Amino acid sequence: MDTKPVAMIFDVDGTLADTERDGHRPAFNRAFADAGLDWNWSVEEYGRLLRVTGGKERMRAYLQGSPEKAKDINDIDSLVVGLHEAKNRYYGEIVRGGEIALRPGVERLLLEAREQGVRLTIATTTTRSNVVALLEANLGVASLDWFEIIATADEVPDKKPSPAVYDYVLEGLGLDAKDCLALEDSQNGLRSAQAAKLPTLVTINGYTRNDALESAELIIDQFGEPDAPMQVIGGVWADRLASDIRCIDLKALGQLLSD
Ligand code: XBP
Ligand code: MG
Repeated sequence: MDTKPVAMIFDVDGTLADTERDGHRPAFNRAFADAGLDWNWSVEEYGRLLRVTGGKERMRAYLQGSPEKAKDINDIDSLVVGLHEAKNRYYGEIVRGGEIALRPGVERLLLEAREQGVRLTIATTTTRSNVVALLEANLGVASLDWFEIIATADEVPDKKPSPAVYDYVLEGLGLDAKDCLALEDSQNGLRSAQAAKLPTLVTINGYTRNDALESAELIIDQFGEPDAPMQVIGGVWADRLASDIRCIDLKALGQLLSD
C-alpha cells in the first residue's frame, strides 16, 4: 500500500536551490577581496572544497592545503570568523537580489505537502540567516512558518556527515526515522541522513553528480515538473516507482515508501 511520509526533512544547499556555485562561492570571493587576500575560489576548486561541510571549516581546510597562504596569518580563528560573517552578508545580498532561484519542483512539492498535512522540516549545516534569506526571497516571509523545525548550524554545530542535525529534527518531531523522508543532494548529506536511519532521496546537481550515492533509496536529477520530467538515476528502491511517474510528488513518494 502507498504511504506518504509523515514528515519530510529538507536539506538546503544544493537541494532547495543551487546555492553553492553562484551564491556562497562568489560571496566567499568578495569577502576575501575585501580583506585584501589574494584567495579566489574558481568554480572547479570550490567543487573540491565542498568535500568539507561548513563555511568556516572549508576555509580552514583550504589554509591547511595551502600553507603558503597561512604562513603570514597571526590569528587564523578570528580571520575565519570575520571572513565567514562577511561572506554570509554578501550571500544574503545575492539571494535577496533574486539571483538564486529554487530548483525545479521544490515549490510545487512544498505546497502539495502542506496541503496534504505532511510535516515539513529543514536540516542543514548552513547558517540560519542564509536559510531565512533563501526562503524569504523565493517564497515570502510567511514561508518560514511552513517549517515546524528549521535546524541549522546555529542550533547544531556538529556538521554533516554527522547525523546530529537529523537526530535533532527527529527528536523535535517525536517520530521514528522510518516514517520520515530526508531529501538531500550530496554524499555528506546522504551519510548524515542514513546515519540517522532515514530513508533518503538524493537530487543531484553539478557539484554532486559524481558523489558515491548508490546507497540512497532514490537518486534523481531534479524533483521535476509534470511538463519537465525528472530522470531517475538509481537508488535501492528505484524500481518501486511506476513507469508513468514524471516528477516527485506525494504519489511518487507513496510508491517509494511502500513495502
Ligand atoms: C552546505 C554547507 C554549508 C554551505 C555554506 O550545507 O556545507 O557550509 O556551503 O554555508 P547543506 P555556511 O547542504 O547541509 O545545506 O558558510 O553558513 O556554512
Ligand atoms: Mg546539501
